[in-house]
Amino acid sequence: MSDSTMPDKGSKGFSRRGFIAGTGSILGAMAVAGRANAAQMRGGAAAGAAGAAAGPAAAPIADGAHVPVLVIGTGYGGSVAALRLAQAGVDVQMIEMGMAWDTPGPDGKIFCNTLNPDQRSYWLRSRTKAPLNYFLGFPIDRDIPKYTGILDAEDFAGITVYQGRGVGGGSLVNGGMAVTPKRENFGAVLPSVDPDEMYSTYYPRANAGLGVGLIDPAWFDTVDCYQFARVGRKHAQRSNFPYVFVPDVYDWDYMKKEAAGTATKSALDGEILYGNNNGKKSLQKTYIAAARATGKVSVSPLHKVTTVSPSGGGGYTVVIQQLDTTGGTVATKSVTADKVFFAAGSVGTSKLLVTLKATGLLPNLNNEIGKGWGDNGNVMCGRANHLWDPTGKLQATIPCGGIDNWAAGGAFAEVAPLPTGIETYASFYLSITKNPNRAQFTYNASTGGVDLDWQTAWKQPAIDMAKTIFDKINSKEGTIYRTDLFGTYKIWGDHLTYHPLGGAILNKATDNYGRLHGHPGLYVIDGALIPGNTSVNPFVTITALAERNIEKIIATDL
Ligand code: FAE
Repeated sequence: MSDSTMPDKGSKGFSRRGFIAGTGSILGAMAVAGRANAAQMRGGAAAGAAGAAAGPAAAPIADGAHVPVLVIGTGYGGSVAALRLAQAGVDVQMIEMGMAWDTPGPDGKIFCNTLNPDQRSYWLRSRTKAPLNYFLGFPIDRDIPKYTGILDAEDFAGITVYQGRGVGGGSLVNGGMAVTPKRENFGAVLPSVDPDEMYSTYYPRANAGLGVGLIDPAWFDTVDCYQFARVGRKHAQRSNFPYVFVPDVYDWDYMKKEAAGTATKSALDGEILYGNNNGKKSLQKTYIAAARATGKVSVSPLHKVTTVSPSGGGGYTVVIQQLDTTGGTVATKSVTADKVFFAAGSVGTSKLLVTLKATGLLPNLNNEIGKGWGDNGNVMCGRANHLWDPTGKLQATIPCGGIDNWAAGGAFAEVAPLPTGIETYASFYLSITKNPNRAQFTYNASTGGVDLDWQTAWKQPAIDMAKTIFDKINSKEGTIYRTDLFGTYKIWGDHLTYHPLGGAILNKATDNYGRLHGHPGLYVIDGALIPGNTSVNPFVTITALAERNIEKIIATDL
């Protein structure tokens, strides 16, 4: 979607009411963005390099190489594993199918803007697939060159799963909302894990390592770019829902400078979803920078793991395709590793494990592989406000608060921005709900791919839970749902998730620390371990669980 697209479509004879009900943006749905200052990674962590991106590119892994530890994927789980193993003196090779994202494009920027997506936006698509894909009821996707872009919109039969691709995984594309679940909800999040150790040690360690911080409430109360969130708070509170500030990994001091006009704008320039050129502390600037600084971690971007199997001499043989930026294979490499960590994300890890079991390469994996996948109950919607409730034409792309109705209604709704650059009178929300439905990945021998048996209708419980918040607010405010953001006369964004979880559940497919059953030396250390729901945004829990598990693995297995 471009700046010019929206006003053009809005001018085609729509009524004022229609305009208000229709003005939306692909942007609001996206959690968000930035550049980072250094995260001082205390509590057992190293110092992250301030503002530094991923560092100079090293040579990628060579065909025939042997490494002590190979980590598949460079998201949260993989980055924690790499840093802690390196600090314990182990050499680590990280394999990442996406790009390094350390080199500016022709426009001088590493990442493209959400308002003007180019080839950098999507993973191997010839047309964008924006999560909010309609404006005033019109489709807004556009053609782009096929390229190894940053956001993967991966289609399964009943759901599109959005994921980050590149060094840093989901941290490159997400909104940075860094939420620790309420302790009373933790038993349902990770039933086999001791909450005491998580809340005393591993959540604090994860928050420190990620550089999590909270918006200054006094600044929030006055600044133009959070008017949308103040309207969201007002409406929540008038309907007697608690509105809670939510921490984020955005550098809040940097955002103040953006607002003051003394720093290059990112959050205040609509950067969201396709990377953030400034204030966001992605993993490239925290865990991965610290891991590289040990001198013991190498990263091979544009390398995709295709198989892992026991090797004759002990350890595992890992086959890797080296990709070019059109997705073509330029080399196939075979390497060996003593130990392999699956950190390819819930979908990536599940797809690999299901395939390796079904094709007999890892025959001893148990029957829990592929099971227990959930969408974290994600569902989106918008509300059309009255003319006296403008949400502001300048909106920070970083969400900073939510409406908590988890205990009573099973929903936690992030008050999300719609940073279109024009006044929309719209409130937009991404709800996380207690949707109980779970799906399973299975290998499809006829296609050679992996299917997921999620059905779109399984979102209905999520919609019902979100309605416990928004029906009440609409009734109180005398407002209506928007019907134009996800199609024509369609209220709910129920076709997608940003938060895939599960597929190799802790203490089922693995032991209680992520060791895969049946094949010693293989581990899962990412969102695949988590049984489908975290009650809030997931990456802090993924990071904290990885911190817990790697500490045990280093103490006992290495
Ligand atoms: P992930 O970060 O996905 O990393 C996996 C990595 O493995 C990726 O870089 C892949 O490219 C790579 N990979 C996959 N397969 C292979 C292979 N075969 N060979 C080599 N590499 C491979 O996994 N969460 C929050 O808590 N707060 C938010 O505000 C938030 N906003 C979000 C907004 C968007 C638009 C999206 C898409 C997600 C958002 N999330 C948010 C979710 C969060 O980013 C996600 O839960 C974590 O990134 C998952 O971490 P993992 O370590 O499991």
